[in-house]
Amino acid sequence: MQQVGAPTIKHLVPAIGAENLTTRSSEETTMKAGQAVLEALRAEGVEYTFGVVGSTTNSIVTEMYGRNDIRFVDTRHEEGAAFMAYGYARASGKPTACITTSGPGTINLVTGIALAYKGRAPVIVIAGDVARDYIYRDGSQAFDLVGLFKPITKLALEVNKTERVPEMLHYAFRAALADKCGPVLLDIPRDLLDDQTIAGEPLRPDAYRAVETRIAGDPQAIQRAAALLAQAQRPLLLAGGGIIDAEASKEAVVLAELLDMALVPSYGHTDAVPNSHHLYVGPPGGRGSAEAAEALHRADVILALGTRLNQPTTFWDYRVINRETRIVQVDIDAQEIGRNYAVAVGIVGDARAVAEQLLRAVRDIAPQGHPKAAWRSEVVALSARRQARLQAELSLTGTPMMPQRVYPELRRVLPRDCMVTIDAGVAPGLAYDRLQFEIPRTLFNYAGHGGLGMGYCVGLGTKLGRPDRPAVSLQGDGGFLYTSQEINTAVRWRIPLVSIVLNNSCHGAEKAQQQRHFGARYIGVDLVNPRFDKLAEVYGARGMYVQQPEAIGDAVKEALAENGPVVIEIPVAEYFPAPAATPGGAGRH
Ligand SMILES: Cc1ncc(C[n+]2csc(CCOP(=O)(O)OP(=O)(O)O)c2C)c(N)n1
Ligand SMILES: [Mg+2]
Repeated sequence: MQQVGAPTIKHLVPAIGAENLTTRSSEETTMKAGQAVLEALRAEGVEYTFGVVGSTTNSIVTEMYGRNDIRFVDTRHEEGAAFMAYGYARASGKPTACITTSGPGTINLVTGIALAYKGRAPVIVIAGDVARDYIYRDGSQAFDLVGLFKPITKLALEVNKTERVPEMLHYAFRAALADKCGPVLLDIPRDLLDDQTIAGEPLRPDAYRAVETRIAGDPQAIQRAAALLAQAQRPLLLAGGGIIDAEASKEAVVLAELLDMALVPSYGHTDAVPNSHHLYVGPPGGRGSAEAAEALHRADVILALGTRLNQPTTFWDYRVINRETRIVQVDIDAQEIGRNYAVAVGIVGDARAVAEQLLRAVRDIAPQGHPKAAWRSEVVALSARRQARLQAELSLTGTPMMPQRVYPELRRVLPRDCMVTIDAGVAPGLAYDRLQFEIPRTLFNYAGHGGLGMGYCVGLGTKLGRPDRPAVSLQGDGGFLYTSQEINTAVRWRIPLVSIVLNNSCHGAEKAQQQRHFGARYIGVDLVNPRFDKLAEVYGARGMYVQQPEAIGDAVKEALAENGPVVIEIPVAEYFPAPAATPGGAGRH
């Protein structure tokens, strides 16, 4: 992986008395328009951009020539670029950008940008478009990209004047980073960039957007919530993605300890709280643990901290969360409060700010907290039941191995700070209940988007975003071939991602459906694959093939020590578990 030096932000000058309101006017500072785009990205700390070249973006990408503070990760398909940008942004917590050309180049981003939208990742798309002379008249490679991206971005705009490029980029970052983050598309017709210059110096982000945005909760709502939580008999803290975005894990855990609240992460956010904690039960949802569903069902008060109470967690069904359960919901977006369940108290605010307020308010009511011994032992028993269930999988036998058998081996060797990207598919999905997460920003998935094939590229992006942490991606055979051409990108950029392909020679998740509900009339689900380790070798990556469970640990350790990409194929049996049991059977399909 090419190392990027510390950000060297030039021209950090606020706008004082500027004629152009969004750049500092300066007689001396005139830049090529493409460079002005890059300086606006650099001001936000962007170190990597992702994409494939095209004639409409050459005025931007060629300005990266010779620079090492900002680089162009040239992928083999734009979809890979969008997925990598997503992984980068989620792993690092920082914004990033895709730079793609007109028409099909940018259209190829759609799937990945839709993931960034669902997964709340600040990815700025800079789409070089055809010149204004050719738009609105069916010109070559001319499409309504703004219209196409509107439903999957927070903001999609066409820039209409060269001088406004910096201002539009400020607008893009303001939108991408406000409240819940998300992608933004800026469509720039090439005639606004080619051979054009822009006067003025870039601004610091705090000149054009709020950079301190911890919004505290309403004090009265905090008091009511604290009173409700303090008198609860069986309280539970449902830890959402807002905890990760707001860096509120520590506060959430202290609050849970103070009140003996069971800890359950919302689906897809298992890394929001440390899984080794004695109050941690397990992840909920169809691919989660029955024990977590039971805890949710038993709770009399739920503190939904930084969560919408998403569909895969609760199925939006009173058979998961009781009708009688009192819910305190905290979300940064007022429109999410009470959207899926009636709430007892709704609090709009940043998860950390609100958790701190709740801690103070609860301590005022009960300085020693409110221990609930009976509930605590119920929670600990549920957690022990889950551990015993998972441990029993060690004794599974058979050739090829059962896919569950992979996970105790991974649990043993994956480092505590290892980032794991989980693709769609039934065998990778077993990871939700089976892997342990201790640190925020170590679990990445399809985030309610559901796109098969995101795993490999998102995994590559996570490693670029946090080069100091080990990175693993888990895919099925179906998912891996969606974007496996990006092994080429991983080799060229020397990205040491360990990618594990659980090969059951089928689209297992869909085969399961056809088996259960369509009389096993299999269509389109059985796959004939290449050897994935050999495929990796052809690309110049390291390939490994592991058939014995006992050999998995050593192989993964060796792969993690490699200074480049590794693909490990593990042949596994077809195994299609029913969704995890929920009280009353909610969520089964
Ligand atoms: C882009 C996309 N196309 C189709 C699907 C439907 N789908 C969900 S899982 C799956 C099969 C996954 O197969 P594989 O990756 O081999 O994992 P397995 O279930 O076999 O473990 C398919 C086709 C999807 N989720 N996303
Ligand atoms: Mg499969």
